[in-house]
Amino acid sequence: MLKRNIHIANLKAGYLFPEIARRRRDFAESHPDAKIISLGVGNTTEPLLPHICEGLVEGARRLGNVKTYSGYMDEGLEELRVLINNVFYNSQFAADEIFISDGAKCDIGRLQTLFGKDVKTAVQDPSYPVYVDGSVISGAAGAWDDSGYSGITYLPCTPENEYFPDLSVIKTGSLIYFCSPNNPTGAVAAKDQLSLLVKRALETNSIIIFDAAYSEYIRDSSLPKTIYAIAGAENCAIEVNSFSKSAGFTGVRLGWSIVPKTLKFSGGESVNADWARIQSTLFNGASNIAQFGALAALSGEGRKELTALTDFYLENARLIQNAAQQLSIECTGGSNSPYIWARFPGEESWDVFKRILEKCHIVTTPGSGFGPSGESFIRFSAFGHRESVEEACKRLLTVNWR
Ligand code: PL4
Repeated sequence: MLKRNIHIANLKAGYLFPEIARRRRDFAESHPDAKIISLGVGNTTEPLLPHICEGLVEGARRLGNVKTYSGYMDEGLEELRVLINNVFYNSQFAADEIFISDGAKCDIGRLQTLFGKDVKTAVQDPSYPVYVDGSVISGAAGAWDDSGYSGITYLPCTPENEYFPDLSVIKTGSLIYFCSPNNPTGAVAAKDQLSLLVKRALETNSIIIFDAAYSEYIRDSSLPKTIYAIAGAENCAIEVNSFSKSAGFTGVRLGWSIVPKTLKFSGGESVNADWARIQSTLFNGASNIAQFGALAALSGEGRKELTALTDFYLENARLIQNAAQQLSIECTGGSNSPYIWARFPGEESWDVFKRILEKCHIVTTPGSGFGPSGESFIRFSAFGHRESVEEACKRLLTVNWR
């Protein structure tokens, strides 16, 4: 018999989202008449918009024609990389600094392979669980005790610091995970805050993994959509992004990473070259059909659709924010982000989750699942059909659950 991978044994709990699904299933089984609404997992619900959908259909048609058929396309369509560069990065990168992938989560997992088990890690607390759980699986997180994993520097993001952490605790030579607009708090870092982050990364010889999965939800034009809006980021940051939340590609699967050639390891080796090596070894390229969908999404018509879709979810967020305000619940997020982060002082997140599920039949996400500083918070996701969100708000306002 083989011994179990010791790092997997170090995982403190099951992955957050299947655990929520399990509790929802248990509740549904014991309450078969309950009409459960999910404001839990951040999963898109609206159909693909017509121009983008046609791009996917065109991608499938091309595979059905001998003249346009394509097989493995490891590096991604050159045309798509050029478009991503033009649309999101003001053409500042070369095509071989842009890597097309099957999504931001998958890239984060492979990036953990790039840095290995000996890297020091710093994460916003709370944060998307993949940063910490993935670090545990790769062996970089160390052992668990009540204050968290010993190999991880937690960067608390709380109402008291307006969700921007104290960066002075970041150790030299760290891998820093930073997400803006943030999941779960919905907070968006301002330009001067990201400048401080880049400055700290440069002075500590650290590398930032900047997760911009929700960048298309930013409506305030003063807020940066990419870390590369900050001078010097090309020397200390990798960015991951995705079409999941902007184009509704959660099930289609397409994302990208930017690894500038100016980014170096402490020995002067190229991070870009190692990333290319890992991607070509552990990944076989994104779906060709999905890439044609992405080409359509970045055309003039497609970009209007991206705005329409993200506007739709932002309106949902506004409705949830509004309901929370009427209930005098302290909240953040929801304006440039699809998440609303609600505070329940003195209560445990899972207790509040349970109460909202049992009394209102609404699934949320308990804040403690995102890290120690998430305790006493609940995340409401704005991904849902309009009538479901309206009904959920009505229940929150009329049912006696608090
Ligand atoms: C549930 C900050 C959602 N099963 O779709 P991808 O892989 O391009 O992007 C995933 C992703 C990347 N970065 C951030 C994210 O928040 C997400 C998606 N997060 C959520 O509810 O927090 C979906 C979670 C999914 C998962 O585990 O990712």
